[in-house]
Amino acid sequence: ASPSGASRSRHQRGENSPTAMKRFAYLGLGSNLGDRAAFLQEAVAGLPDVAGVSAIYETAPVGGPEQGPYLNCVAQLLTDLTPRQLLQLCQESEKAAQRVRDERWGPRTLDVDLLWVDGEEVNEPDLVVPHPRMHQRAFVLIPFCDVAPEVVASLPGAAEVMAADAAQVVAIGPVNP
Ligand code: A4P
Ligand code: MG
Repeated sequence: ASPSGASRSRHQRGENSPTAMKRFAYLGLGSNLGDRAAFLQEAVAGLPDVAGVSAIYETAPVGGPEQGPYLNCVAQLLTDLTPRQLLQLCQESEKAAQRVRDERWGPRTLDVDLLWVDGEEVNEPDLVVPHPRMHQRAFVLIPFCDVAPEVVASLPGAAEVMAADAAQVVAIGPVNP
């Protein structure tokens, strides 16, 4: 068997090649119930391959029913996980927060979205990357700028959205004080 054949079958089994190239991926985290900062801190602490994290921002709620302000941050991972594996990671950290929330708090203690993976696009019913709404959301773009200003600068309209909504996205401190 040729080396390329071996590498294909590994890929077909859904495993990462040992030589797969790591690239940057970005997750957006938000919380607006309970100990919001603790939910963000615990979620970031539980992520693999973390290479950087934005400040925590307090942000006015966008859309949905009347609800309290969010804390938001963006985590940068240097990883060879696939977009699908990264989505699973997002959902696992939401579940971990939900376990706490079911005992003590109402819904929406933690939202984790896969925002961007360098060089990759996905368009599937349950996974769209880059995240389709991030360009319009200052609560994503402003923390995203802390860890990847060059990615944000490449998004059409992002500068205008950040300028228009800057007053509603206020840095309150680091994820790990
Ligand atoms: N899905 C598809 N693509 C992705 C992706 N790239 N990352 C699917 C994550 N999920 C993705 O998401 C619903 C489904 O989207 C998932 O099952 C997944 O397969 P969800 O997180 O379960 O549901 P949701 O969060 O209630 O809905 P949605 O539409 O994702 O809400 P948003 O858009 O995330 O908005 N205001 C402030 N200031 N800060 C916030 O963080 N967040 C929201 C939630 C509203 N307003 C906010 C904030
Ligand atoms: Mg979401």
